[in-house]
Amino acid sequence: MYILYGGGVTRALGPQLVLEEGSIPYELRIVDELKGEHRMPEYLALNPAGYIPTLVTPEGEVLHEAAAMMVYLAERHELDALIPRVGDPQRGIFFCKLFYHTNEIQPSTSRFYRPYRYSTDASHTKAIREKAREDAFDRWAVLDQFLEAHGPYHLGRRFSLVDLHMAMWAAYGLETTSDVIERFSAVRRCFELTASRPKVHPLIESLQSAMRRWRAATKPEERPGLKRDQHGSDCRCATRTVATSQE
Ligand SMILES: N[C@@H](CCC(=O)N[C@@H](CS)C(=O)NCC(=O)O)C(=O)O
Repeated sequence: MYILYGGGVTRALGPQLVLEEGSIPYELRIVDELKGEHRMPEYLALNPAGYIPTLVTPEGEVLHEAAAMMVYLAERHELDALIPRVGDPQRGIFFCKLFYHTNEIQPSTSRFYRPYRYSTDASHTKAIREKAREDAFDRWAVLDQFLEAHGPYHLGRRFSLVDLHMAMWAAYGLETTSDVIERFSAVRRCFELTASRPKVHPLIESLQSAMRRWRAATKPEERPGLKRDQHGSDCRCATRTVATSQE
């Protein structure tokens, strides 16, 4: 069985959505980023970069990079509803758009959430964050134009895992959980179609609720991403299983 390390408001949701859509059995082990569990020796042994998620295959191979896990799972389990097969002309757009998410939308979003990592001078944090927000909206606008012209899904009328990947990023939002989907109508349409799928809906809903709770409970300047990493080696990694899917 697969073991997915993630949970909470992490991008482990991407591979989890593919596992769910494909009815692939898996166990979800929570790694609590707010407690610094992703920087503890047991977790670093699995993922030396200290990033969530990690996927362990039934053979014991350890995979990193959420988008790569999504493609791997869909191809390995021949989930033709999620990914165009080798030789299918739509595979080109599929990878262009997936890589656009990972290379354009992800980095500006990460800069927005963790601005302190982009300068040695703490006084730059506010400006880095503002510019990241501007860049992220600019990148979303380009995607929105594409979806307006070629949608409703990234592959036209055909749903695929690129839509799942986008739905996860859209659900995070930037200043608020809904600012991306409110601002971009074609992104919103793709998001709503994707999020209405029976296996996707509860997970996206739960990500959005968790993001809202997190925003309500903390002021922006108090959030971990706006401060330097504080977690020391005294904290132990306490992963626990929260969900095991049925075949
Ligand atoms: N390139 C990795 C990045 C993963 C990543 O940044 N994950 C976040 C949680 S969504 C994380 O672990 N952040 C902790 C940190 O940056 O210290 C991927 O896409 O899987």
